[in-house]
Formats: sequence, C-alpha cells, structure tokens
Amino acid sequence: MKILHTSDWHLGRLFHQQSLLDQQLELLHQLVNVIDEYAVDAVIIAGDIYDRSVPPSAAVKAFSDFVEQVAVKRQRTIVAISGNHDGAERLGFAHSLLKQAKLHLITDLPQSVEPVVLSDADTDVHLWCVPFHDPLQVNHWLESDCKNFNTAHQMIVDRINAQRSNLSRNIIVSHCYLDGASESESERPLSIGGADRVDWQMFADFDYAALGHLHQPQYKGREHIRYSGSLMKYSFSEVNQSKSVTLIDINNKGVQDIEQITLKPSQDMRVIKGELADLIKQAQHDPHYNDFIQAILTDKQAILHPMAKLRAYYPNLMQLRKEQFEHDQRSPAAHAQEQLKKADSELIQDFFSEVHGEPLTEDQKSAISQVIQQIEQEESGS
Ligand SMILES: [Mn+2]
Repeated sequence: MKILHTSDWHLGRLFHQQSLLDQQLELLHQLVNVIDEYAVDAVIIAGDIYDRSVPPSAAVKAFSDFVEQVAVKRQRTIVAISGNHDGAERLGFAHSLLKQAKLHLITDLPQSVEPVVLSDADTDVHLWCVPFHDPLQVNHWLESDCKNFNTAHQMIVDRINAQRSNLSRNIIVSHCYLDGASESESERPLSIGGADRVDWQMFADFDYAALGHLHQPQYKGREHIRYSGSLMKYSFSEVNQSKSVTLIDINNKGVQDIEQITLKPSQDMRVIKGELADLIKQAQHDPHYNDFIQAILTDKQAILHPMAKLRAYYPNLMQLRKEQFEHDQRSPAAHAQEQLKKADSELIQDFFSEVHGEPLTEDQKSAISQVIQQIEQEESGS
C-alpha cells in the first residue's frame, strides 16, 4: 500500500502582503500528478491545510478542488487533521458524512482513538490521527491536569496504545513540535516559553509517524518519525531547503520504503547579494527573474531608490536589506543617527554620484564646500 504524507499547505498565506495562491495551486497540481505517477492509495495531510482559521474563499476552493480530483475522481482516500493554523470546528464540517466519500477530517480529540482503517489484499493499516491540541483541551477531554504539551500528548498516545493491535500496521498522525527538531521562521509558535515540545520516543514503536508543524522536511530519533515539511517555502530563512512530499510503501510486515519526492515550483524563493550595480547587471540575463527575491546590498554609500531600481528587473523583489547595517554592532537607529552626522559635503557627494553615475570633480567639490560654509556662517549669525 502506498501512502503519501504531506502537511503545512497554509493555503491562503500572504508573503510580504502578496498572495501565494497561484504558486500553491501549481504545487497541488504537482501533488495530483505524483498520486497518479506512483499509484498512491491514500494521502495524509498532517495539519495546517489553511493558513488561518477563517481562510479566504479562494483557499477553500483550492482544497475543495483537490478533494474533488483525488477523493471523488480518483477514489483515493484523504486523511487530514487540523493544525494550529486551522479552525478545527470549521474544517471539521460534515466530517461523518464526508468519510463515506473517502475524505476523513479529524479535528476533534475524541476522534484520535477511533482509527481510520485502510485495507488492501495484503494488509490493514490503522491511522491514529491526533489533531492539534493544547494541554487545556486534553485536560478538558480526559479530566486530567497536564501542565505541558508532552504530558498531554503522551496521555493521548497511552489511550491509542491501549487500543491498538499488533495484527495490523499502525501509523500515527500528529501536528506537534518534536523536541530537538529544526524549526524555520515561518512556523507560528504553539506556545510561549518552550512548553510546546514533545518527545519523539512516544512515536518509536508505531510503524510510521506522519508529522506536521515544522516546515523543513526531516526525521527525528528514528527514520520513520518524520515531518514531510511544508508545501513550499514560506520565509527567506527556508531558501536552502528543498520542499518535498514523503511516499511510504507499507505492507503487512511494516514500512518497506520511504521516499522523498521533491516539489518544484516554477517560481523559487532566493537571496541575492552584492552591490546594486552588479545585481542589476546580473539581473539582465537572469532567466528566473520572476522568483521571489530578497536582495542584500553591500554598497557602502547611500543609494537613491534601490528598491524601485532593482524591481524594474525583479518584479517579485520582496525585501531589501543593507549589509552595512547588519554587520554594525549598533542598532539600525544608531546607525541612521551616524549617517545623519556625516559631513554635508559627503552626503552631497554620495547623492551626486548616485544620480550622475560619476564622482564630483575637484572644482565642483570646492564650490560645494564654499556654499556649505556660507550657509553655516549665516546660520550661526556671524
Ligand atoms: Mn505550519
């Protein structure tokens, strides 16, 4: 049986105020192609389908179209849990009706002890699906007194363990933060102060743990305890990550193979660095000018409208940083103060060479010095 593990789609997410829905639709299309190419039997989505609890209608349509393509047209099972970004109640609408149509939405804690059963000629696979929860929700359900996410999650796993059978294969699905795993900038913390971490050990004797929340594809503790990672890069801290979905092949003996299948967006996210003039020179021959770009400028002097100048070549330039500021031990504000204190003549020189593309001549410099001197004398009233 082939099961595809994905998570953290964040449909409807904005990136620097720009919608990413076109890119997300493109990647969902690639996902459907993977399902066909590898003859996938079921898809697990380990939370954060949407980016917000009340997603924009275009994001709801994107998920609806995916369900139509996969569960209705192709008759493959989809099993999805709610993540910390999803609105659990909204996502769980009509779930008992939908599971008859191969869409299993698990958004409520008591559902975590009722496994979704996938069967083929060879094996039964039980999927134990734990929607995102905080300790308070677990305490409310089990009338317990858990203080942190780890104890709360362990209590749910204990309940699952009491019920599961070794005669079938067992997969646990959860949206949680494994202690010691690598985070990215685009995840919203589950709680303040590190009480949100969960130990990987509680997942060790499942056949597979399909996890969501962390956006970098990775495994922790054992190779079968995995994050598929997000659908696409959601911050510039992820430029060096390669995004993928995870395909597992499982039979009655357990997981036989784990394969990461890379997703290739036509617009990548990347960081470019250098002096503005050089970046513009490169940009003129850059076939990937449409990428989402963060530019780090290494120019020493002040530059007029660098964002607009570079955007003429990179329409999706999202962020501009100045290396000078960042290598400086002082705060940007202190640095700006320092810039203001620069001699007036120096500022005028920067401005002139910026506008005309060449430095002031000696004659021009002395003319400017004279004018500045004159103004200073007038201001001091002498
Ligand atoms: Mn997420």
